[in-house]
Order: sequence, then structure tokens, then C-alpha cells
Amino acid sequence: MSAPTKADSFAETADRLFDELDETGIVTIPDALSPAQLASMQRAFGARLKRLRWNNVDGYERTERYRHMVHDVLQLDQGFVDVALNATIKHILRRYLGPGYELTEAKGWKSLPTTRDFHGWHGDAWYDQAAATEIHREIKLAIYLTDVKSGAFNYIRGSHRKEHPRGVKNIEVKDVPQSQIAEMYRPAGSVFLFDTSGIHRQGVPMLEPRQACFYNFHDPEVKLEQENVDSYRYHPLILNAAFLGGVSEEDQRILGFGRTTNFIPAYERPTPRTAIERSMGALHVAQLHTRDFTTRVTGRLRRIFG
Ligand SMILES: O=C(O)CCC(=O)C(=O)O
Repeated sequence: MSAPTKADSFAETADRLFDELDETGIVTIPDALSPAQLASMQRAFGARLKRLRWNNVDGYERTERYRHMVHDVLQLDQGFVDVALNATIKHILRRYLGPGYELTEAKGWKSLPTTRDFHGWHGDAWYDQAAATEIHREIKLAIYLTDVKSGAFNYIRGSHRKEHPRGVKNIEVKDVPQSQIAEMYRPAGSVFLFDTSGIHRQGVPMLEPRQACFYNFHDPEVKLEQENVDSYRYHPLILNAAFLGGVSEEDQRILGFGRTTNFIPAYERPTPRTAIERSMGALHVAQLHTRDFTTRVTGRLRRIFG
């Protein structure tokens, strides 16, 4: 018998990881990021976490108490694109989701320390369940950007593909043995995949800030839940040309090049303008007027006296 080739061992490893994902709903992908990639991603993500997004400054979005959101992370650093197109991950996703799967969302957040169970047990509802004749497949890829020693991602092994995803009350899972729960305490740079129909949550308590990204992969032809259409959650990916050199045809498909299925022309978020937004806008304009006035007056004084 001839010695196994590099390609054999790659496929064998990827198939073994696929089997684990298929059986338990969750699997860790070893060595998905190099230390240099991780450091660069951490820097880029950290820059976005420095301040709230406002006017001409990029930053995080804050619509809830315990999380700072960073959307569209594929813009931020090459590593965020490379991990989505990692050969082992593609091999697994092709098998699990079928050849037409795409990356449909790439975002991350900083979770703030709290003892509140604000992101409890659930399966991710994303497709139109009334129209669905099956439990549609979706995989999330999780990337830890900080060491996670508390508030880890939790997943009930084997709970995937049992029913349409929904919120799950604590009482419904009270008899699940601890040994069935994957508590993903892991160092920064860890990457894992999970089937989002399985029951999962952000663990409590969160004792220190945690930074993590979650990517979403599914078949873009599946009809979305209306709420996700209204919020434009699965908008075409926002990409950065600097990171797209030499992408293969398959990678272009995964990144949704040219796909307009979920594009909404002239989209406006159906959110009423708040008093805070109006006041901030008015204050900002007042500041611009003052600056302009001061510049003109000092210019005139300089011309007269100077
Ligand atoms: O932040 C976490 O650990 C939980 C993430 C989660 O529940 C999700 O992405 O659906």
C-alpha cells in the first residue's frame, strides 16, 4: 500500500471533524488562525471597540445594555476573510450545508461583565418557519478574540436538528446532564463551528469582557423570517477590496459575489428618530456653526490688525 499523501490526510482530518459536527452539533477547528493573524485581527477589532460609531468615526454599535456590536468584520482585516475561506472549514461546510452555501453574516461583539442571563438558551431562528418543509441547515463559525475563562459559549451536544429553532426556557433544559453541555472555555484564537438549530447560549456569569465574532453560513435561497428581512440582517456582505486578491471562483460564491437575492434597494431601517439622535445632531451642527464663525472673525481680525 502506498504512503498516505498530504491530500489524504487533509481530507481524513476534515472528514473526522465533519463527523463530530454531524454527531454532536459542535466541533473545534484546530489551528485555524496563526498567532500573527490573530494579533492583526485583535488590533483591528479593538480599534472598532474604542468608541461608539458616530458621524465620520467608525466604532461599535450599541443597541443593548451588555454588548458592543461590530458589524461587517470582513472589512477590518485579512484574517477575518481568510478564516471564512479556510480549506478545512470549506470542506466541512460543503458536506454539511451542500455546495450552494454562502457566508451570509460576519459580525462580532464585546460582551460586558454581568451576572444577568441576558442571552439565554435558544436555537437561532433565521428562516421563514411557516413556509419551511424541513429544518433548514445553518452553521455558525465562532472566533474568540480574547481568552474566555467565564461567560463561555455553551452548547447542548446532540440537540441539533430536532425542531425548528426557538427560544428555550431554563426549565426545559434543567435535566440535561452537565456532561452533555459543551462549555467552550478556550484561549484567544480558538475557532469552532456549531449547528445553530442546536440549543446554545452565552454562559453566565461573564466576569470579564469577552470579544468574539460569529459568522453565519446557510443557503441564501432559503426564505428568511420577516423580522430578518425588515432589519436587513442578511444584507450582502460588506467587503474590503484590499483583502480580495486572488479569490477563487468557489470563494467568490461563498462571499456572495454578484448575488442580489437579499439585497434591498434604498433600504432604510424602520427606526423612528429618537430625541437623543435629534439633540446630538443639533448640538453637532451648532458646534460647526460656532467653529465657522470663530474662523471668520479671527481671519477678519488678522487682516485688520495683522
Ligand atoms: O455570545 C455567545 O456566547 C452566544 C452566541 C449566540 O448565542 C449566537 O450567536 O446565537
